[in-house]
Amino acid sequence: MTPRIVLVGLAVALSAFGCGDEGADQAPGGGDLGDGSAGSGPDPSTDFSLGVTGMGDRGEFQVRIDTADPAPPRKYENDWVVSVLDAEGEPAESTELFFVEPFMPTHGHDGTFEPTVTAGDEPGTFNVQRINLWMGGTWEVRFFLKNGDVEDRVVIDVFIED
Ligand SMILES: [Cu+2]
Repeated sequence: MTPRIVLVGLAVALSAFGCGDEGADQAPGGGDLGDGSAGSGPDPSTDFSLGVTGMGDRGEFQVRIDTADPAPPRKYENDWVVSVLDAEGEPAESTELFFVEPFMPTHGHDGTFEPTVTAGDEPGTFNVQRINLWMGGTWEVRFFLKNGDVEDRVVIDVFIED
């Protein structure tokens, strides 16, 4: 009996790696659609384009994507320049972008390491480097902002081709 139990345990352990199995037909969000629309470009349900502006969850701040390298975003590391704006769309020069997190909601994982955030050339802009979108599919890039006691989070959706 003992060897049989060990084998069952191994099968369960292997299935836990399904997130990285690019051949899986049962992937959440859909293998079938992806197979039928290969090469058709970004998923229209995602937000990303140069100049796109996302509003914070609390309506306090916005983030605009000014440049992206590569453009459109591709698998693995991406470098962006973003502008931080107030609720009216004016530059929010004293607002800090203190953390950026790439997150894949269908799988519940992040980009494995934090992007680097540094002040940009213009006031109110930031260089966000090494945004690691390491799987094909839809990612959220989450921007965490703070100005004194006021905090907000802006989410921009990005579709990455396999
Ligand atoms: Cu994933």
